[in-house]
Amino acid sequence: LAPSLRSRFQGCLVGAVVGDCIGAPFEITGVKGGPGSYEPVLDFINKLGVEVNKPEQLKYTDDTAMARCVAESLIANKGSMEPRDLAMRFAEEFQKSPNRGYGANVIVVLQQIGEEDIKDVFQPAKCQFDGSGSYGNGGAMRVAPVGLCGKKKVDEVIEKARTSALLTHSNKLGYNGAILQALAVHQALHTDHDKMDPEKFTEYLYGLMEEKVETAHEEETESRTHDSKESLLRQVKRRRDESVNIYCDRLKSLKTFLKSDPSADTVASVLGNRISAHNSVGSALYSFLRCLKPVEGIPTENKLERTIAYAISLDGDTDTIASMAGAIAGAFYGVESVPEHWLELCEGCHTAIRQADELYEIFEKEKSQE
Ligand code: F2R
Ligand code: MG
Ligand code: MG
Repeated sequence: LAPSLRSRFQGCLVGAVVGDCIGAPFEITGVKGGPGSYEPVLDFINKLGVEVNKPEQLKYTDDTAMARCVAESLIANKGSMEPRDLAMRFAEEFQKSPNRGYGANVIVVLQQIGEEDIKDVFQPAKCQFDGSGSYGNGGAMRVAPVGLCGKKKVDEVIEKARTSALLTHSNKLGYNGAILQALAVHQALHTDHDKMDPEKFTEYLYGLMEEKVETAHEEETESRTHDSKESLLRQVKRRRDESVNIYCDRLKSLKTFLKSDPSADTVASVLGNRISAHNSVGSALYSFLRCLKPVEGIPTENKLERTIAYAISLDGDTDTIASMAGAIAGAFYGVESVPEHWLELCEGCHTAIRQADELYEIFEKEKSQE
């Protein structure tokens, strides 16, 4: 049975939480044996099945802490993205619980954007890294709630993802990674199971990145055609921004990988397994798309579980890649695909369900007013 849309909303936010909670211990220790070593990851996941009497033993990290702020801010503002409100929530959350494993540099921004007299909440992020801004994956890791809206709202998804990321990540690679992740969640949410084609899914995202996200230059050239004086050919050449080029390249490699099915080592080295957005978002998306089909060495039939195990096994920034992959997978498979005992073992699942329900109510209301 296809999951209901409500279940997909819930699956998305819960998928992000469980990816973060289960991936986090490996971000600290690394995956023994490196990318593609499924065994230690599967051992860990299988042990969770016999430790069901330890509620919330797996703690969420900054990924979930910040995603909860994004969701809560959207809920409080009836679906609208209000930067000042979101900035305040980020700052308060950080103050309340600073030891969630935040990125080394973003903490400076989080200390500044919550100041009551701050004039421009985007300013602190612009000062990061000598003015070049952060390209860390912090904007992408928390963006899933932005993708939970109506099918036709692609432009809104792009705008809200960009704004939410810019509060901490002013580098184009940082916020464009958040846009790609939000679009992937949105597309997974609205793709029927019988119409899922991983290559077309990738092409669709490529098209949006190319057409809608950012252009560096618009050059106008004029040339006279041979046949008539009036027929002046005016061409507008749009040149993609370099950061968008990088994401488009990742999507191209990803599409090739869907056919060639390379080793996890190759996936990690080409698409990335790092803390930077351009070296992690593609891997999360690939984890979801690759795990639509069985993976040798990961025996589970549960495709969301398979996605999370695969994403963690890429090693490196395991909590974030698994969280982003979990959000996309959850938006596609629905909350019933999350193993029940994970809901109890992972801190924050029940809040994720409540927030998903409230975002779903906003979606329903908007639909009834269309
Ligand atoms: N902080 C962690 N994990 C700690 C282990 C890190 C690991 N050893 C590793 O380095 O791979 N996890 C959490 O942080 C990530 C999200 O970070 P966020 O919010 O983007 O933070 P920040 O500080 O803005 O950026 C992170 C680092 O990226 C590098 N960087 C970013 N922009 C840069 C630039 N313009 N020039 C040079 N370096 C740049 C810096 O090293 C930043 O510290 C998630 O993984 C989350 O789970
Ligand atoms: Mg984290
Ligand atoms: Mg991380």
